[in-house]
Amino acid sequence: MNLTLYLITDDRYFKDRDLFKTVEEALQGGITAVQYRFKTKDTRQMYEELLKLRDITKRYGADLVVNDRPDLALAVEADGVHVGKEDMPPEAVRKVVGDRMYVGYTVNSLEDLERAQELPIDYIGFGSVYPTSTKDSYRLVGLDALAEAVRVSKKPIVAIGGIMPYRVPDVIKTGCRNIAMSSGILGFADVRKATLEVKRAYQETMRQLMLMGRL
Ligand code: TZP
Ligand code: MG
Repeated sequence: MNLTLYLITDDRYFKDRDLFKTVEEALQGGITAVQYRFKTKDTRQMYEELLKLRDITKRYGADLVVNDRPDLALAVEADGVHVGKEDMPPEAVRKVVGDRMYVGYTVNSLEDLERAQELPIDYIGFGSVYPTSTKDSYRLVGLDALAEAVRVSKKPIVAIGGIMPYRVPDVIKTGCRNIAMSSGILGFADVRKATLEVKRAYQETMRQLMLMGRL
């Protein structure tokens, strides 16, 4: 599981853009994982696209995670599956996938984070850290709550929601080491360049923290 730079796909960004070419550009820029998250495609299309993405991600040594659908995740031998509050509950997801892949779960408050500690999951998506237009009904948690989440959680935290390249240093300074992004990468015409910018900001911030003795 390597969710350091975690790309989340979204229908909005693929209306007139090739999915495979775009994901490959993000992989060239340095994403370590991609979550296949589409809300408007039929199952057959998703299965076929996922098979191709499985090949592409393997070539780059990156993880493939499937949003919402443990069945599809199993069928394409994904590395992980990600669910939220409205999906199959984590206990049921674990029953379906066993130990064949990791399970991620989204929480939107510190209260829910505490409850999530006992769930059979491997990482926690925590957000929305900033306002976002990618998800209609998001709940804002903010940077201070993110820092607290990282401090108290027994499971790795992935920051999500409104993270743009210029915001990466502030996110890293909370202690969070995993960043999930949709618009911060896919919102740019040059996806490879945007990803490289995120990676540079991440590494530069880590270098500064190290020099300051904060690591
Ligand atoms: N939940 C809150 S934001 C989001 C999800 C799944 C998607 C992240 O998108 P963005 O564009 O990076 O805010
Ligand atoms: Mg979901």
